[in-house]
Amino acid sequence: MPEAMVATRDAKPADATAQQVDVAVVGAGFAGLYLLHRLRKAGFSAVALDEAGDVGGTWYWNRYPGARCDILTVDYSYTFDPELETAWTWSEKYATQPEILRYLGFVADRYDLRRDIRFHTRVKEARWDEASERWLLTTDNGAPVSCRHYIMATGCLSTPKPPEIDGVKDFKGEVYFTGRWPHDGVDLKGKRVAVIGTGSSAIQSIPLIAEQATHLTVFQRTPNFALPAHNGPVPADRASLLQADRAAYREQARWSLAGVPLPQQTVVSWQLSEAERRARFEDAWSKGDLVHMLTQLWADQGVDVDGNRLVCDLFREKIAATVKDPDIAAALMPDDHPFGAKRPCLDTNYYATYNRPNVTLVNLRQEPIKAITSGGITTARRSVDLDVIVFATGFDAMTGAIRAIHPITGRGGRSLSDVWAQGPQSYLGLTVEGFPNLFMITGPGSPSVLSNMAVSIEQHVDWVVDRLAGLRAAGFTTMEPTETAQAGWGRHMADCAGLTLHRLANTWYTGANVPGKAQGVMPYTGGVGPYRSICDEVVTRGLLGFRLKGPNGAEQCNDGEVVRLQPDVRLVLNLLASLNLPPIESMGAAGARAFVGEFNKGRPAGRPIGEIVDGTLPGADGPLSYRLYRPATPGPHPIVVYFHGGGWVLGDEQSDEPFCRDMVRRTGMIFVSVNYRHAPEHRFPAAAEDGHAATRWIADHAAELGGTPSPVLVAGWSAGGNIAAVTCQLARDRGGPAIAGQLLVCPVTDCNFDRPSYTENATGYFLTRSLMDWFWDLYCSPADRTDPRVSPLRGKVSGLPPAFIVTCEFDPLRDEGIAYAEALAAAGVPVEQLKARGQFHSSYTMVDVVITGVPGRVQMAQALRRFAGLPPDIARSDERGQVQANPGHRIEAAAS
Ligand code: N01
Repeated sequence: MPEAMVATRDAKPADATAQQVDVAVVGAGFAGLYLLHRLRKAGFSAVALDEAGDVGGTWYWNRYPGARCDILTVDYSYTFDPELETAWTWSEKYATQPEILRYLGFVADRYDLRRDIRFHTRVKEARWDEASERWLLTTDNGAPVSCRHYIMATGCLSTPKPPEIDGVKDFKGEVYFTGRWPHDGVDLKGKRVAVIGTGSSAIQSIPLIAEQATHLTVFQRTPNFALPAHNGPVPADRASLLQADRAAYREQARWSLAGVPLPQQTVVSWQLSEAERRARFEDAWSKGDLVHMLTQLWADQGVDVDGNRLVCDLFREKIAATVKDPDIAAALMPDDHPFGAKRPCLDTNYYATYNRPNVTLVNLRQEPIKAITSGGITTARRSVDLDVIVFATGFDAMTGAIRAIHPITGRGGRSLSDVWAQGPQSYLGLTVEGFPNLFMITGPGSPSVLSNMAVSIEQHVDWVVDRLAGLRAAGFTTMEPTETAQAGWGRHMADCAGLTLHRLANTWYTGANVPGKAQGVMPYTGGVGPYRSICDEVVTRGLLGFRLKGPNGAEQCNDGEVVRLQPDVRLVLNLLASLNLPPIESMGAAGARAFVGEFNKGRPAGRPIGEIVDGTLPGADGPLSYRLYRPATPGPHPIVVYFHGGGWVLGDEQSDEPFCRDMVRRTGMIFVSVNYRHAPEHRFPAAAEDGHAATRWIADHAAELGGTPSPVLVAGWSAGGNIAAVTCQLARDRGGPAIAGQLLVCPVTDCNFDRPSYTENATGYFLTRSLMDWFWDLYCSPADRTDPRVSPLRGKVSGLPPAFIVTCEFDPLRDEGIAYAEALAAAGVPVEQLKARGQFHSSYTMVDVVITGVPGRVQMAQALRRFAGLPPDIARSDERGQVQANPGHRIEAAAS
């Protein structure tokens, strides 16, 4: 059904003089052009409005010397039409601005797009008209526009930031902005030139300006990381991959993290030797590929401060090796942000340019600009006489082009500027609650600037046009996200951002470059592929989180949050689901043990600690093996007796090794992981009795093990949490040992399966109701299940050691853990709870996989230290120093 045939509540146009279209688009760059093409093909009437005199968007305006793409141009291309792909050949690995502009002109011609573009036309205002359910746009050139849907294809970096420096108007020389460079070029020969800024635009233009100018003075506030582009032909490996299977190459890009077909790194920095790390870095350096450098060195480079610091150090070495003057080299070395947290740059001869006699670097951190005068720039230490000032000072990024250029007024007269006063709110970075039928292409809240924009633009355009076609087919006229969906997206965005190091840098990603702008990480940091799958999931779940309305009160709304899991938990669960594994309970005990053993082989072993020692100790009925994990700090240390998870059936003293190592590093305590007896060979109460016997022996032999004299502490995960809890009760009732505190992570505390968490999380979160059923059956006969030695919730809970109890939202065991904490608290036992949002049963033991588990483990470690009478925090620097001081420990040498 054509859009025009869908009846509206008031079919009269809001403004009779207005140009009537189904869809209006702002911008005729990469996004606007593809939108026009897709909209037309879908049968919508559309117009694009652009202030520029031709197509091109950012590539129309950014004509400064050296302006180039900094993603391989074969990747930075449209992929929607295979014929277009073969009709155009890029001449270089990184195409210049003129070549990219020619490409966009070629695309506009090929699909005859210019006839629907109004150039030299700025939208002055956009207002939603509730009665007609249309947007009315006023423009500075020609008729207003009335449209059903309004789409911002305005780009993320299109509104230059004002210079913010006093005196610009007084300057008598020439002033240029890289983002608004004159179309007929600028002759800088024989001139004294200043460049203010050292971001991507400056770093691309400085070497070329230096070649022309008599003298170039660079005013640098923050040094940035730059990687040599090694421009030339398209790299042979990428070209041949593309030619071998173009469709597969493109598909891999669509599902990758950054929109470029590179695999996800799995090896973490501490699994590599220094020589291996250096070799990886040198390889990345020689490739001249930013995305490779940002993603392929080691898996923790973008999420862990230590993993990132290794990259920063290697970069600094390169700068020192290139720049001859050590003081200038030092000034050029970034030192206030992790690599990748601020947008790094791709350069050609950038650092070497500072070896030229006609180039001066002014470090604004030491001598801030005081003023721009009629003749030049004055800092706290000098006056620089100038003929030309180039502002390479960047953009009001991501929101500037949407919010600042024109007022957008949505439902009920709400202004987008007001709604976004504290930072951009959106659902999927595509839509905003209160603004029906308004869409943003690569808006804040989507991967946008953290991705290959070409891939993200195509994904957004396809998603939006498909939705518009779907609305039309179903007879709906408006589409708007719900408050719940938008708030949920905000939480998910924050969860993703918390995983990265972006929070540690003041950048345009966070709004920090514009004085007074609300701050927060604006792009979606969860990756292109995961984001795409979320957008797809919204559709398959009945347009989850959108309210659709149509004539005669027709309405559809499947409300909810699309992602409630932590982002890394979602990835893990999706991966597990894709493996299509048989249920563990169908494997038999031996099969399940073999499976878990294989599964554990693929995980990172855990970071180095001081020492790992294996031994045996007497259990309740014979020897039990144990593994002792010792910190690198000088002892003696308090001892934590640890019980692994595995439903009383699976696992051994090594099976929670990454968790034990991590906790040893965080607590500075010894962990002794005990291999208690397992079912079905040894049924209830074997595990419980072993737990108590082992704890007693360890307490009695604390000094021999390198521990401080008792009391000991106990900890355990899952069934191990059950054993730890039971051990505390038995120790209280049987005269010892003294236990200073208990850490129970997702513990089993009761045999009752009736609590809501068993129903809500019965399937889909790895530990299932049916697996728990199986564990209980193997371990304990129904008649024994209410015994406090397996259901400690049914025992006496007063007089127990202080407890820290962790429960996870998506865990069948959640509610019994909470019930145990509440029972202890009611009985006067000091209890702290961590109710972990978005986590599942295995979140905290999947160290280095579920990174969002880190803050929880920090809290657990602090609790254990408090229980042991220590200050809550262990200094990380001490930890590192001590690891280096003890290089010769046994197992780590093999592991690293
Ligand atoms: O802008 P920027 P850009 N006084 O914001 C400094 C993309 N891009 O135009 O860091 C003194 O990065 C500011 O200092 P600080 C790319 O995504 C792509 O260079 O705020 N200095 C910084 O050094 C890029 O990231 C390509 O302390 C002031 C610089 O100006 C984004 O566009 C090419 C200042 C601004 O750097 C923006 O890059 C170019 C002041 N008052 C750009 N205000 C490609 O290759 C700001 N600065 C595809």
